[in-house]
Amino acid sequence: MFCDRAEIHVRAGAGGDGCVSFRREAYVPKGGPDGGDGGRGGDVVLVCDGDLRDLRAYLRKRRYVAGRGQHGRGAERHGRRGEDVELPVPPGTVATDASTGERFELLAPGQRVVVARGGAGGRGNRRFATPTRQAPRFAERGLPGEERTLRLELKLLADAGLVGLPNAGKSSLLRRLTRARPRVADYPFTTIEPNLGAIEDDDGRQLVVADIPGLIEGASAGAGLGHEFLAHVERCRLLVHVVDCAPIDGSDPVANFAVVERELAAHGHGLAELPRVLCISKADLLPAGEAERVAAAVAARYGFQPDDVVVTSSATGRGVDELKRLIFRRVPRDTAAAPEPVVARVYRPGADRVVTVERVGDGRFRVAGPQVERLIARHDLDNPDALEYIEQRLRRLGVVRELEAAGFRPGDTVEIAGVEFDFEPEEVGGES
Ligand SMILES: Nc1nc2c(ncn2[C@@H]2O[C@H](COP(=O)(O)OP(=O)(O)OP(=O)(O)O)[C@@H](O)[C@H]2O)c(=O)[nH]1
Ligand SMILES: [Mg+2]
Repeated sequence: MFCDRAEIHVRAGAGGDGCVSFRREAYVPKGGPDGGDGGRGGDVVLVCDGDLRDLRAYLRKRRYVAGRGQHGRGAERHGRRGEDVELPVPPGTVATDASTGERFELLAPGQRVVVARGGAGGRGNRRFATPTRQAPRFAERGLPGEERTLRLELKLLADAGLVGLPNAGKSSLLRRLTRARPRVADYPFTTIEPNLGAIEDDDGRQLVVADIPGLIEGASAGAGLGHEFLAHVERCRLLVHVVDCAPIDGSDPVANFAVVERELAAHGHGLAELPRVLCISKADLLPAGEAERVAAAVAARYGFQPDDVVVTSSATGRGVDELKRLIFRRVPRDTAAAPEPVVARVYRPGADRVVTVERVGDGRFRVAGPQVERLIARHDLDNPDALEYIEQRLRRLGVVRELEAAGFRPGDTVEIAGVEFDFEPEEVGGES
């Protein structure tokens, strides 16, 4: 089974904790702080693997957790970094964060995208030693790793897509054009997953042609798996609209053409604007000259240039080389698969430092912002030395100043990241 979507949950590793330790040496009664830092947590990384074709691996296993960073130890030994988890995905995979909508796109084999960043390790007590605090009895805790649910989706990366009603002869053409061997049968919906084949011209330029499952009336509203089939066409750079000139049900080829075009347009996503060429198939089924008549009728009605129309027969091979040349001529030259740009991660310098101070009640204030929240997460609030350090930092970050501007008076309560602090009058003023 071809699997083009999956949902997984990824969690990066937590950072290791910093260590509180003091040097112990014979005859040295009071050694200095020597606690090492915790290691960073491992990342979860999507890796584009050119040998993969679908996402079936992610149907079996859905949860991935990277390794946690090792804790720091005494004698300035730092913790090891946590193990990364690498998830191989086929080219054309788009990963979307299920809650934020953030998108990551993997197109070129070897491309790597970190989708969940490991938490920073905590600093050991050695790093908190200052001339006025020579024996810090606290260290930082490691931060948790990022965590998210990702929807993985495989968008077909084909240069040209063969589209048309079921049974129009698309798979037969792909067999004729390329070495691909899709199933061909005399009933509609033989193809239920797209097939790919490569064509090559005399200069060695290669293009990928996809045989898309048949589209029926209502496909854009979901009929006959229409949504899925249409999604496959989104990345194509040229559509080859295949029209059976002698439909077995006696329907009119011109009307059939219109049915498929209506569905392409209704699907949106730029399908209506894609360049297209017209391919009239199964010419061998009609008396000589009749297929050309059908081609002329569709072309005239829908404004195709004569150069963009070809009459083919997969039974006799007629017109197949011509179709191949036409595809090479009409697929735009630039080799990049023309993906829409994806913003993986917007980094705004300074955004991290924003602190907001809000009065939430009588004598109550709430302080928020990534940097102050991290500060709280990093420390053990039952440790008086750590608390003292936090208060110092808050003053440095300008939080106390902001509080005063918002009407803070000594004795008021301050809440940061769900934790309440009582600032004492003397602590608001000077350094300790
Ligand atoms: N005589 C003749 N029959 C053809 C030709 N091309 C395809 N057929 C027949 O038409 C039927 C459908 O062909 P397919 O290639 O499977 O058509 P399809 O468009 O891929 O159909 P779906 O996968 O169902 O959408 C098969 O019985 C083929 O043998 C042709 O050029 N001449
Ligand atoms: Mg088919």
